[in-house]
Amino acid sequence: MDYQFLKVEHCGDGTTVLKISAPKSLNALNSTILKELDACIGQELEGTRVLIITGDGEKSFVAGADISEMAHLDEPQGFEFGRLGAQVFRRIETLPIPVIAAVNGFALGGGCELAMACDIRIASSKAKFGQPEVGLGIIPGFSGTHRLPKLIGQGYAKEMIYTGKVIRADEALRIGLVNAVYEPEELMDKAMEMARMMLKNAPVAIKLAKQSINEGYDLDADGAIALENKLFGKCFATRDQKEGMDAFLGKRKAEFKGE
Ligand code: CO8
Repeated sequence: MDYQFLKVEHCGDGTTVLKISAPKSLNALNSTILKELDACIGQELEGTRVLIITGDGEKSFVAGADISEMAHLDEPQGFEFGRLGAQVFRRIETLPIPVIAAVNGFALGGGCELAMACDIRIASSKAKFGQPEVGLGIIPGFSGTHRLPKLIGQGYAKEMIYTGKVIRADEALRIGLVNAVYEPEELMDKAMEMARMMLKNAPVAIKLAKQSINEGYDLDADGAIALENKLFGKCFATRDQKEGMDAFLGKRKAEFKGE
């Protein structure tokens, strides 16, 4: 499928790289991009086992939601725009495959929120993160008030959101917003390297582990442990479990089929 604002590359090994590409606005998210993202996730990921999301160009991951589009919205339209972004990001968060954000530059507002909807964030040393919405008279609207405190704790999340300050990649690493920081020219290789490590493992097991972490996080201890127990049991109904354990005992490399 052809997109106006997305570049999609299937790498042939089960990895797909999705680039947000709106160079005139530093990849800011307008409603067309959000709809294209939704369509892409729905239609393009057959056979994809790891998704990497990044920004096109050298300067920006995503510089937020598109301010020129938001400037003219009234309350119901603001509500709808926020809902569209939140729904698309939730679909990304709940995809049954790992999603890595390779944050190559500005990740501001909706850009930071997109990165947070991914499972894992790695960043270029030139990346910058922030939730500057209150300076525009709005609040984070693509679930940033929900995900940022979960990721980095309420105190620092509130500081970032109330001050709108922009932090560098090394600070994002220190507070746990990103897992690792690399030189800009290394970033995509490192993302692919991480994807390859995941591709060696059993796809259904990764899917169930993701479900257990995501859904278990919002439950109490008993609920989370019961959920993990149920999903752990499910692994034993998969061929991949038989293959993984047979391969270990037979001292050979496992060949997982995702079944
Ligand atoms: N929206 C629209 N256009 C943008 C955006 C954006 N978020 N960011 C950059 N652009 C445009 C600029 O207007 C400029 O366009 P032009 O060349 O036509 O003047 C072009 O991109 C290049 O930008 P700059 O000239 O400003 O580049 P600089 O290197 O000087 O600065 C910055 C880069 C620091 C990233 C700067 O552009 C900036 O501050 N951008 C805005 C960042 C921001 O505030 N983002 C948060 C937006 S709000 C948001 O994301 C809310 C999400 C939830 C929405 C809920 C909806 C209800």
